[in-house]
Amino acid sequence: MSATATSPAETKPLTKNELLKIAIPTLAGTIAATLADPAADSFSGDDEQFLKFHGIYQQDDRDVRKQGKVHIMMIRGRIPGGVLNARQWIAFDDLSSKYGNNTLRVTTRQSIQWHGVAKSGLGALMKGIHEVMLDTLAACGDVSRNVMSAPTPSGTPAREQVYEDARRVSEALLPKTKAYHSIWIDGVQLNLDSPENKEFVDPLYGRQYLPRKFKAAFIIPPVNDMDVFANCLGFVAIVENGQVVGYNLLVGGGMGRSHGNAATYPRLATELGFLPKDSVVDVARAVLTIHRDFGDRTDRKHARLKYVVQERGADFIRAEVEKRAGVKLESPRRYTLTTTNDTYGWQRALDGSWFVTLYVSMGRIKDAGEHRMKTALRRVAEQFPGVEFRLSANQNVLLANVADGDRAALTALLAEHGVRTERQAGVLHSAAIACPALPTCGLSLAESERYLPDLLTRIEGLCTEVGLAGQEIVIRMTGCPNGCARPYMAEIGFVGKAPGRYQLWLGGNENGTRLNRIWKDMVKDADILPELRPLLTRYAAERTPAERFGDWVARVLWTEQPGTPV
Ligand code: SRM
Repeated sequence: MSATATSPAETKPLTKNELLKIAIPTLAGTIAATLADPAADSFSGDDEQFLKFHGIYQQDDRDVRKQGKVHIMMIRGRIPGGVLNARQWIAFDDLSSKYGNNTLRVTTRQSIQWHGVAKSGLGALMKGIHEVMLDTLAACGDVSRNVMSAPTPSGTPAREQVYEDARRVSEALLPKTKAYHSIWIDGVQLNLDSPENKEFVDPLYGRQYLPRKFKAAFIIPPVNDMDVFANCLGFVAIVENGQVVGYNLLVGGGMGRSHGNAATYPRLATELGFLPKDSVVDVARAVLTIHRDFGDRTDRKHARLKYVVQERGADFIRAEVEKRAGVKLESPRRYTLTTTNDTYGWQRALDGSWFVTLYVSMGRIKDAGEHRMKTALRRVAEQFPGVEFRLSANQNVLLANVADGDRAALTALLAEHGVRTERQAGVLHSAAIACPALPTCGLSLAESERYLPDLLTRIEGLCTEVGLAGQEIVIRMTGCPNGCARPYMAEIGFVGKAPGRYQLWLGGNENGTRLNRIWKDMVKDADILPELRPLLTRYAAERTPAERFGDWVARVLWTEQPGTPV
């Protein structure tokens, strides 16, 4: 199969996105020309698609859509493993105040997004990111996205080894187009007619890149804080005597589905075997090229790697990985997973330094009333330049490398801005995530980030009433079925169907190894608590000692009412 293979369904036409990539394989489009034109407030539809490969989404402010479209840009960083130094944090903070909506959004894949950027500020923002040695290349688009890696420094020295492997994989899977540098750094429109640009073929991706996005993550058991089973490519570190000896390979996970289209579904990644540490990059390339060569380029709803794995089977994929990577996969090694959550508060790292995990409500870093988290983090970066900022896939921020003597001062500095390091949020809030949804996301059918905090407070009240005060339940919400906050892994998942209306999904588990199932197809805002009340009441009465809500759902409700497994 060649790097430019078209599609398994030869008879169906290629999607429009495929034709665009074939026509301009450098991904330059006419972005630089439009950028330089002060009269243009937005990019063309074709350039919208190319912009994604550069980490940029053209959106419009949906709060004011009725009065006419106001174009705004969302920019997403490429931050492998979610690690930033203090200087980079200050720059990111500046860029959000100067060009964005004065917030920074921690994403569910350990990145940062700037929202609300006008086209006129886009060039300066992109240069500002480059000036602190970071970029947004391939943060979106039909390529390998931000590679995730466990952020917590405690417990094992393996963390740094895994982080290095995540960086190597990220680097190896980067597209090689010159367009990014030429547009955002040099400010030059590539000559699309020159033979060099016209005939450009990426050495890894070919001329058509991937049929769809591709996602990779690394975890260190027993913590599954990256939700590794939701990824196209997962590496589970196998650690012996503090050293990573290799990884169990997971392939073909994903969340995205569409309402009313049963051919689209969330899928847990399949475990294929164990690989030695030194073949991690070769195996990553092999899995990516399997997606490149066998993914469906005729239907973007059927183009993710998960469908290739589901339809061709584990044995086929394993044989392809072994052939392409030149490695024989051994039987998977044993490991245990306990949780997908972060542990909040101060903890000591192995090297004696301290780190603190800070709860960020729905990933939105902002100043709101007394809770001035944005300013607090800025001051930390200014006053403690050795502190490292690490982003979690639960949309939180860890401050790492804090010297013993700085811990009290840093705690005080945060407290001055209303940011606590202990008892930071209610138990349901602490374990919840939500996608941005309205007003920025063009795909959103219902509120999510702006709505979930209040709903969580109401569910916490209900839990107290039925005798479940203090009981953690993983609750996730998205404004549409695409799965950006991984709602299909949650104990309770809310998936937007229409304004103020959500599907209710129940029965995921704490360690992220089980998909939930749909319980109700449409629940109105006002009916959510009445819907949950009898379930939570029964759970409180019937649970076995230490049984979680999701496990009770799977043990009891799924037996009584089997539903449709997805
Ligand atoms: Fe996502 C599209 C936000 C993680 C599945 N996602 C979008 C867009 C860009 C909407 C669009 O295409 O116009 C959203 C922008 C909203 C905004 O205004 O910011 C968006 N996705 C996000 C983020 C910011 C949610 C968050 O709360 O943090 C996450 C950014 C991650 C990053 O830094 O790279 C984000 N998206 C995810 C995840 C979770 C994950 O990867 O672990 C998923 C489910 C896993 C998966 O990919 O299957 C996810 N996003 C999607 C999909 C469905 C893809 C599919 O298979 O069908 C779309 C729609 C699409 O691609 O067409 C989508």
